[in-house]
Amino acid sequence: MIRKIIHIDMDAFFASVEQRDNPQYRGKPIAVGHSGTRGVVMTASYEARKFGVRSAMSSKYALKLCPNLIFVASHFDVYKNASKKMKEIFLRYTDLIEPISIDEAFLDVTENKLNISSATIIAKKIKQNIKDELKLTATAGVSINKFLAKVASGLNKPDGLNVIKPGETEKFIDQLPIKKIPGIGKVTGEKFENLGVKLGKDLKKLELQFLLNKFGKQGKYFYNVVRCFDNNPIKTNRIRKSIGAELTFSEDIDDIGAMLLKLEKIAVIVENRMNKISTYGKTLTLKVKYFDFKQITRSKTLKEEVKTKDELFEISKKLFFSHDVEKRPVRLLGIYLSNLTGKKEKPKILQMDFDF
Ligand code: TTP
Ligand code: MG
Repeated sequence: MIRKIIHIDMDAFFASVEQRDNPQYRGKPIAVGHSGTRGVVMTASYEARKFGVRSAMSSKYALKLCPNLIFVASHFDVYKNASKKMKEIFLRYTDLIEPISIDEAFLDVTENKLNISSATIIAKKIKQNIKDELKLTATAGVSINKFLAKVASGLNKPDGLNVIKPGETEKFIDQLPIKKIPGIGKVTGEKFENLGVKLGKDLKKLELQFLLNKFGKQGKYFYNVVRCFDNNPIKTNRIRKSIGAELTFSEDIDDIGAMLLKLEKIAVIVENRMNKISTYGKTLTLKVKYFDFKQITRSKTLKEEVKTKDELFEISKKLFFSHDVEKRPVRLLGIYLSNLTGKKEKPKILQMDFDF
């Protein structure tokens, strides 16, 4: 049976909410985030994107690109509320909803509550509902699986609707620049470029074993998606994959003792979070972001679950003192646990779960 999947993603979500609620920002280049020297752009309005301003860019650099950029403080409660209302709209059509982030979700509308046979019509209706009720725009991608629906929406932003019909999938994939494939960023993109792989059809020529050797587990995903072997169901209850905490410091820390104090503090937060949901993990990952934004992670997998702040601290300290971890001023430290076990987790599914 051919499935009908819709991917919905709000356009410049936080920035659009701010422009909606503050008419003086409409039509203007705005960035949500703070402008301080250590500030980071959470997202930028489409007016600001014309100048190259992007999510996760330092505010300082964003201002260089767009000197008239207006920085707007974030209002998470308002965004969360809008996200909740989106979900209420989706629920009118289907219960098969997989939230991906605060502004993004997959919907399976193969069978739906209104018995509408066209997924395209449902996508149009949802977009209209969002416009009427939330005064915001969303982009929708419609196709036969999650991968294609997501790629489809990404190609047609903002306020777009892009449909890849069952008979068109092969042609679409053949002509698809591989950089549009979720999971292919700068580094992987360059690797492919060096192999002469530019389009989906080039990628299709590579054998599974070759891709596995070059890209590990991800190779299988690349192999599958270009062949439309993505039958991953909509997961209505996303399984938590990691639990942790990180701290960004108001000033870079260059003293090792001070770094350790922060690590200890983070360990306490992580212990609390684990206890709250009775979930523990066997793989600990230490995340370090240096003052120049270079980021590294180091992981260790234990035989037993890590449960206490003392264990968290001891293991992350060991990772931190590994010879290959540079001891330079840091702006962020974080501790994460994955390989989770606990009441609410199903580790087997976790391993099979391929995110995109
Ligand atoms: P996205 O959907 O990735 O971005 P967007 O909605 O702003 O823009 P687009 O039109 O391209 O979809 O992320 C949703 C929100 O999540 C975004 O509005 C702000 C937040 N966010 C961050 O805070 N930091 C980030 O690095 C990214 C990517 C998003
Ligand atoms: Mg979005």
